[in-house]
Amino acid sequence: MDRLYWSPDSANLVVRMALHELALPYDAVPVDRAAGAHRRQDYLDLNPQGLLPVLVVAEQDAPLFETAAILLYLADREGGLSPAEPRAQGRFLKWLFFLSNTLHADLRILFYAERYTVDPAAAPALRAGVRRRIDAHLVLLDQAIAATGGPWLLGETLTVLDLYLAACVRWAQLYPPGEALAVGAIRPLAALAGMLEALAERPAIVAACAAEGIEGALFLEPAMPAPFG
Ligand SMILES: N[C@@H](CCC(=O)N[C@@H](CS)C(=O)NCC(=O)O)C(=O)O
Repeated sequence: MDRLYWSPDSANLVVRMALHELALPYDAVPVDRAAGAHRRQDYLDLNPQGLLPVLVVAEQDAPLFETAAILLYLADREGGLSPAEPRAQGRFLKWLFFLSNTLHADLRILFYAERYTVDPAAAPALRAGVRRRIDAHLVLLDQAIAATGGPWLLGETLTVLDLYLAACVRWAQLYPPGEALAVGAIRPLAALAGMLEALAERPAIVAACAAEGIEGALFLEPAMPAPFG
């Protein structure tokens, strides 16, 4: 069985949603971030970056880390949550890399601005600048969904892209508390908002979120997860 290391509402949520959508059984190992468990040697042996998620799979000789790599691995292995049509492969890959190396990477600057500057006083300006970038990324993604006719980023086929995007939009509205995107920022992006609402109705997604203490509104104007432990 695959083994997922997780902490509530961390990037492992994306992988967990994929596992549930693919109906794969898995072991879930909690990692207490507040207690610094992700910086201890036993976790660094799995992911030397000290980041979540990690997925340990029997078929590979090393633990998997990096959300997008894990998603691509699962989609390839299971033959699901990826485009059925070979001609859509290019669109799939370009958006997967965009989500990983642009949207998610910029979100990390919003969450951890102090780590991206040697001047703590510069963190608010850094956050303000990156928030503008994130707004622009979301407009681009909304346009991309609208262009396919939706409901998903690639049109009629749900893929890992939608799971990754939904989690990113969720986090952008919640973190860091008090400095996240304004409530109501997403609703005017009608195609994106429609995708988030459609995803939140899927039983597998509801179950994956519930396993991380996430209930109520999942992606659009979402609520904080229940406290860990
Ligand atoms: N590029 C990484 C980023 C993962 C990431 O940012 N994980 C966060 C949780 S959402 C984390 O582990 N943060 C702990 C820390 O930075 O100390 C990936 O996609 O897996």
